[in-house]
Amino acid sequence: MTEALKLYFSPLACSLASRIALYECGAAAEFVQVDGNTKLTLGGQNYLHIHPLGLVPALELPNGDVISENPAVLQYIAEQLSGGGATPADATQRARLHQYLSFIGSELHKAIFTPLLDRKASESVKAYALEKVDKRFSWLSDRLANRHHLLDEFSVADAYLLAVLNWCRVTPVELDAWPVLRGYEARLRERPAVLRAFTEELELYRQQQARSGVAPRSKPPSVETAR
Ligand SMILES: N[C@@H](CCC(=O)N[C@@H](CS)C(=O)NCC(=O)O)C(=O)O
Repeated sequence: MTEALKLYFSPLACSLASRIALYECGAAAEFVQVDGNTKLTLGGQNYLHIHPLGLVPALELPNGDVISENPAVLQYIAEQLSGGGATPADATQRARLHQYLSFIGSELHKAIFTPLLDRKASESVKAYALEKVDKRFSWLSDRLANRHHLLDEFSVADAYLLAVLNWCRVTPVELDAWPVLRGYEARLRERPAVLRAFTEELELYRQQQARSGVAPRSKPPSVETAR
């Protein structure tokens, strides 16, 4: 069954979390690259026929069903491919997993990084997003002080957080201002599955930028935030 799973992704986008999760589970899957601008796959397929919103990730199951939205895709991978082993058995820990997936998706990904990464967003929209960094990163930093993972063990929430924190490299968010988060990221990026996923997608990202003729993103000059 795992042979026929298809992950639709764009290099270094949030779908990277699902690649990490698949590698962590040791699952075989097909990876289909989507160009975020044209909404075509590398093979020329119209991605809007797979997911009408045009957002990655989408996970196509062997029976043709398509699951979208990071938390749903990630939890499916964790539950199905590891026989439930990657989903906490304890109800409180399961609730924590949902809590972190929701927090990362709504409070970090959408509230902060989507506007900062949007080439069309105005400076005032970006400034509004930047105002949210301090409280949210401080909260996260407090949660991660003295622990290696968001839950007791590595989970798909860590995979999602790693994909999102990576965007600090191309936005004005200064991860160095939160040594706990910087240390967490550095440690987890040494995991073989994480390292493999990042290395592969960085290369695919470079190839995509070269094809499109658009300059790769780089970190903008530092911006004075509340911190
Ligand atoms: N709520 C969605 C958001 C997914 C999302 O924002 N994906 C971005 C990449 S990180 C995307 O596909 N953007 C393309 C676009 O906005 O057209 C989820 O959790 O899966």
